Amino acid sequence: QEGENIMSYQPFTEQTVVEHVRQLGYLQEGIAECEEIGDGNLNLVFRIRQGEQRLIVKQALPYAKVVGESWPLTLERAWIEQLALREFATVASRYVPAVLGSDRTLAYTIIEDLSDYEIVRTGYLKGESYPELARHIGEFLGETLFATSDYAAGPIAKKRIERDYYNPELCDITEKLIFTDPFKDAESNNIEAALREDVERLWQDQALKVEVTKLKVGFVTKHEALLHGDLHTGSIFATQQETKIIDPEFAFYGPFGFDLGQIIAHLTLSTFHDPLKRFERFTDVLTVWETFEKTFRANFERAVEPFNTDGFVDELLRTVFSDTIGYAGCELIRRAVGLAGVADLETLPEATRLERKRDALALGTALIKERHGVESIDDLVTLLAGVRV
Ligand code: SR1
Ligand code: MG
Repeated sequence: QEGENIMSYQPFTEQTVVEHVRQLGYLQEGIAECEEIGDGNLNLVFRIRQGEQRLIVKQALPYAKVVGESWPLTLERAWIEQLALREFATVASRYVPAVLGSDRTLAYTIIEDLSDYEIVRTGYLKGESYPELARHIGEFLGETLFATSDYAAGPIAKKRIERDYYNPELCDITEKLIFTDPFKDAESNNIEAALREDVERLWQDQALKVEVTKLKVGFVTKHEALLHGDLHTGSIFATQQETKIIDPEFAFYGPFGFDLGQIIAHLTLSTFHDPLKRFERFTDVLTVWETFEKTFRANFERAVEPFNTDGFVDELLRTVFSDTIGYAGCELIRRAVGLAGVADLETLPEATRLERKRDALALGTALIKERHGVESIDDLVTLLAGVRV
C-alpha cells in the first residue's frame, strides 16, 4: 500500500476527490476542474484538470453499478487492477497508461490523463478507424502473455506472481455472465421478446452446451498467463498512432486464448454496427492474431527448460488458436442475450438489431462448435465474414 492512509472507504464525489488528490500533492491551491466520466458497468472515473496538470482517478464502488447495490462487489479489484497495469508495464509500457498512485483502502488508482485518446468502441460508433490498433494489441498480448507464463518466468517465479491475482469474485462474474447464464433461462439475461425462440433453440443445443462447458473448464483450470480478463473495445483508448489498454480489474491467471477471443469478438461486433468497415475490421482480426503469434514465437526463443522442447510451441499455439475461437464465440453470444449489452448492437434500429443479434448467436455457435476444424487465421476470417450484414 502506498503512503499512510487513515481514511476508511467512501465513494468520492467530484469535490472530495479533488480535495484528496490536492492533499496528496498532485494539485496546487485554487480551482481545479473535475468531472465524473465513468460510463462502464462498475466504477467511478474522475477527470481532474488544473492548468497543465491532468489526472484520471478511477475508484471502485462496493457494488456493480450496472445492477445496483443489490450486487455487492469486492473493492480489492481496484488493487488487482493497478498491480496488473504495473505488471504489464514491465514488458509493454507503451500500451498501458502510467500508474501515478493507488490506494488499497479507498480502492482507487490514479493514472495519466488520456484526453487525447478516445475509447475505441466510441470511436468505432462514429466511423473512426485506428490503423495501428490491431498490431499494438497483438504485440501487447504476445509480450504480456509470454512474460507472465511458466515459459518465461519458470514455474516458481510464475506461481509467486500468480498469488497476487487471485480474483475469485470477478472471475465468478465472467464464469456466470459468459459461460453459464446465456445458455439457460437465467434471471440475469436480457433477452428481447422477439429473440426468445432463437435463444430457446440455443438452450436445447446439447452439443453446443457441452462445448461451452469445456471452454468454461479451460477458463477455470488453465492458469497459463496473467490475463487482462475483460479486453473489449471499451477497455482500450486509442489515437491514430497510439494504444493504451485500461481497466484490467478482471485480471487473473487464465487461458492464453481468452483475451484474444474477447477482442476478436468485439472487432466482429463492430462490423455488425458498421458493415462498411468489414474488410478493415477482419483485416484487424488477422493482424491481431498474426502479430500475437509472431511476438509470442519470438519470445519463446528464450523459453526456460524444459518448455523449450522442439515443436512444443507449435502444438501450444494450435491449442491457443482453437481456445481463442471458442472464447470469441462465447463472447458474441453473451453480448446478444446476457446482462451486459454493447452499444454496437443496442444502438441499432430494432429490425437490424434483432437480425444482428441472431447473427451473433449463429456465428457464436459456429465458432464454438467448429473451432477445432478451423485450420488457419484466414479460415477464421472467412468464417467471421460469412455472416451476412
Ligand atoms: C456486472 S459486470 C458486467 C460486465 O461488465 C464488465 O465490463 C465485464 O465485461 C462484465 O462481464
Ligand atoms: Mg471494465
